[in-house]
Amino acid sequence: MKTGQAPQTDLQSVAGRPPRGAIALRAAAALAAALSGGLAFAAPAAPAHDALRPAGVQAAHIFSLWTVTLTVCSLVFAAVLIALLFAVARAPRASRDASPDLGSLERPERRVGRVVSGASIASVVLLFGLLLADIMTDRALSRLPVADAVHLEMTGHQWWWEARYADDTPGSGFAVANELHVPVGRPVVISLKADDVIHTFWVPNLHGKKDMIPGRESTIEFRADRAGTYRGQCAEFCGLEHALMAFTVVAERPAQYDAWVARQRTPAPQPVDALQAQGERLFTTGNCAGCHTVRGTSANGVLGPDLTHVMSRPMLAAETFENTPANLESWIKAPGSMKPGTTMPASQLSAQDLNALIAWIRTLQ
Ligand code: HEC
Ligand SMILES: [Cu+2]
Repeated sequence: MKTGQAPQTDLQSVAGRPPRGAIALRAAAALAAALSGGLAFAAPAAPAHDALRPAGVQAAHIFSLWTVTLTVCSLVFAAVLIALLFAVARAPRASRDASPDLGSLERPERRVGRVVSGASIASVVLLFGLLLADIMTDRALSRLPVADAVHLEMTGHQWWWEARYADDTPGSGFAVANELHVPVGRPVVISLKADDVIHTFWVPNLHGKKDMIPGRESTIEFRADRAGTYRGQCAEFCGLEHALMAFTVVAERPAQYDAWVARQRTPAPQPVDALQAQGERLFTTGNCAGCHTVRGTSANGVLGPDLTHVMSRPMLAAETFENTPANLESWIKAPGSMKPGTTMPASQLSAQDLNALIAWIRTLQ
């Protein structure tokens, strides 16, 4: 883990070293933003799920392209409407008494012909311009320097996200669910996989979408340049709970990130009283352990999220509900009532056992 590097802290510094060819695109984007009169650009505070509020260099490239495209298309649309109004206003009016003048059908319309050819050529030129901007954006996106990147692996499941941080030293890797942490200013390379059906990784503040296809590995590279919490969402319909398949990316200062990593690496603490010990026993000898891993215990199931530090996550079940004791209890009793379709089964624990189980789970900070 290297932390010596000074983080890029805002988009100004991102813009400070544009990839070749992107300068013209940026200038056009700035002009476009000015022309579009602050449409949606001036909203206050930091919404966490917004492609128009880039928090990293990749999303900034995409935003520039979007702005250019919107501006060019709006100007063309306005030009077409003006031409149409003009034509309607100038069209000859029919008269009730005189028979229509059909002579114009025979006369060659040179002027109109020139206007149509000119407009066609202008359209082709503009479309080529947009194509060029598109290609330049694509190239800029693929040029993110990834030396010193944080590497992790993310797997889409129906309907939650599993993330594995690579081992810097053998045995130091760890898994989390539905919540990534990344250091500000350092690139992140994520290899994407899918376990069952196609899912799509999408954190609009940081980058565009990338499909997660079963049997095929792909990667996505981005860098968060502004600290914050950004929401990700599955962007490919993947079944019943597709809409409840979200996650968060917490971009934080390198020191905070390192502290988080160090915390996540530690195994679960030992139970400190009889109730917690009973809870752990219920978990490791019951069906929970068949699906969930808690490092430091014998539970090593892989069908559900790693729960070693489940209490460090503010939300549960892929951002479906807050991680409160009451919600945790309802979830363990009847997951299907909180997220219909989930593959986690309801449990038939007595009130006393459930109480012990929750007492222990709450130690998994
Ligand atoms: C058949 C496999 C299976 C069994 C058995 C199972 N779970 Fe789960 N569990 C899951 C899956 C899958 C999820 C993710 C659900 C989602 O987010 O859609 C989950 C989610 C959870 C979560 C929320 C984790 C998070 O970070 O969002 C908790 C807590 C949990 N299970 C506890 C338990 C306990 C306690 C038991 C035993 C009583 C248990 N589970 C039994 C599969 C299982
Ligand atoms: Cu999905």
